[in-house]
Amino acid sequence: MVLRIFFFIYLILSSHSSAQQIDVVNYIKNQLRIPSGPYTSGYVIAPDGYLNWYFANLGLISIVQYMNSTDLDFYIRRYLDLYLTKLNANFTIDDVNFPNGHWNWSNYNRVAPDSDDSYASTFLSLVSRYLKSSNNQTWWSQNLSQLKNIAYYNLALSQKPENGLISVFQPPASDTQGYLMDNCENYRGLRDFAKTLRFYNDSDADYYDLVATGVSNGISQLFNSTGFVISDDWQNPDPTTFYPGITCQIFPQAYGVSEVNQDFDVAWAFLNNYAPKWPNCSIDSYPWAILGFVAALRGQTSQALSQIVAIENMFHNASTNSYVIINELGFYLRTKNLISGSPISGYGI
Ligand SMILES: *[C@@H]1O[C@H](CO)[C@@H](O)[C@H](O)[C@H]1NC(C)=O
Ligand SMILES: *[C@@H]1O[C@H](CO)[C@@H](O)[C@H](O)[C@H]1NC(C)=O
Ligand SMILES: *[C@@H]1O[C@H](CO)[C@@H](O)[C@H](O)[C@H]1NC(C)=O
Ligand SMILES: *[C@@H]1O[C@H](CO)[C@@H](O)[C@H](O)[C@H]1NC(C)=O
Ligand SMILES: *[C@@H]1O[C@H](CO)[C@@H](O)[C@H](O)[C@H]1NC(C)=O
Ligand SMILES: *[C@@H]1O[C@H](CO)[C@@H](O)[C@H](O)[C@H]1NC(C)=O
Ligand SMILES: *[C@@H]1O[C@H](CO)[C@@H](O)[C@H](O)[C@H]1NC(C)=O
Ligand SMILES: *[C@@H]1O[C@H](CO)[C@@H](O)[C@H](O)[C@H]1NC(C)=O
Ligand SMILES: CC(=O)N[C@H]1CO[C@H](CO)[C@@H](O)[C@@H]1O
Repeated sequence: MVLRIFFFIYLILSSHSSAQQIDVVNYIKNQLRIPSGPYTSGYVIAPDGYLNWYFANLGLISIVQYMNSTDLDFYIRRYLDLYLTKLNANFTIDDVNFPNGHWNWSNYNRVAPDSDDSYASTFLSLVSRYLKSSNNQTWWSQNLSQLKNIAYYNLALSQKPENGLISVFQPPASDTQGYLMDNCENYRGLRDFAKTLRFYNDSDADYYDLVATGVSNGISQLFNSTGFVISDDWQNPDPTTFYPGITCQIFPQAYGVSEVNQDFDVAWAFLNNYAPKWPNCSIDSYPWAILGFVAALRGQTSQALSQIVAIENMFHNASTNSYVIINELGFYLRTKNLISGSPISGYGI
């Protein structure tokens, strides 16, 4: 029975017009990588788009598993090194605009990031996947102190004593809300980092696991019988906004916050109650591929497959292509991995 189901899924996946499928690995390597200038080895979110490190981290996380050691060193390790060299003195990092795009990668402006916490946490998850694939102990030992600085100054030190959530920006920034979406990413980044520290016998592993456990306590306080609230500034779940009120619901499951897994079903129902057409990708400009990823995690294969087709249509349509950005492609690929029974799990390392 199981075999027949997988064969059926295989038929659907392989029959939905193979010309339509997106070759995410080659697209990121060849169309999104910055080939020259001071940001060589970085990745723009779309051709001639800007460099957003958070989105780039999420895209790259999905392709690590497809790379041999030569490609890992060229496409991932060099990116990680670039990130470390572009850190600010306080271990935050700025995004980068390229006013001339590919015509001149040397002309750039640094712009403020959307957060400090999620940039750091998705970077730590990417680092963990890189090390799991490469076991590059030289790289680890020579960059360990910087990795700990990123984790300590953006995550541990920004953790609120009153609820365990991490504030979006380092203090003393004006917005210090603890957002649900960010904190799910933070939880994952901290757990991944702790696991990597433990693998290399570093005694700080327990410390970062403790920070992660505090984050999961805070996330559990954001749940209110009908769903999750957007941040610790909110009292009730918000069904009136697709982003962030409705989309935030599934982040705890997407990032494997297992301490709140008793709330996953209610959160999933909230999404499907208030935005049942999400697989069509017609609600927002962006496809929100992370929703399909959670559908696949939950075995909701037909919804996940509908969204895959919708994303491919968007990608191959010139008027919507620029919204299928690097992080969306990452979750698109991870959804396909899950549906096709790839042995690499959806989260964790
Ligand atoms: C690594 O993978 C790339 C892309 O698939 C390929 O071009 C290259 O030949 C491979 N290198 C080795 C050493 O296998
Ligand atoms: C590219 O931009 C840089 C920085 O603005 C400038 O110095 C350089 O002359 C430009 N190069 C070309 C070929 O336009
Ligand atoms: C490990 O990282 C170093 C740079 O830190 C690099 O020179 C080396 O090629 C990497 N080793 C492997 C096996 O990729
Ligand atoms: C961290 O440093 C950057 C660059 O100097 C600055 O723009 C940012 O405001 C600083 N963050 C905080 C929270 O002080
Ligand atoms: C960690 O310590 C154990 C026990 O001493 C040892 O067997 C293992 O090789 C160490 N791992 C690394 C990555 O050094
Ligand atoms: C939960 O939602 C109810 C009903 O919308 C509201 O009255 C209550 O204040 C909320 N409780 C918390 C802890 O957010
Ligand atoms: C949404 O997508 C499904 C599956 O692709 C399709 O059956 C349905 O007609 C679409 N609905 C709208 C409103 O586009
Ligand atoms: C491309 O996308 C636009 C905007 O959503 C839509 O109006 C148009 O019908 C699409 N074209 C095709 C061929 O699907
Ligand atoms: C920023 C930083 O310290 N990067 C170091 C990471 O490790 C490599 C060697 O593996 C060094 O060359 C970098 O300087």
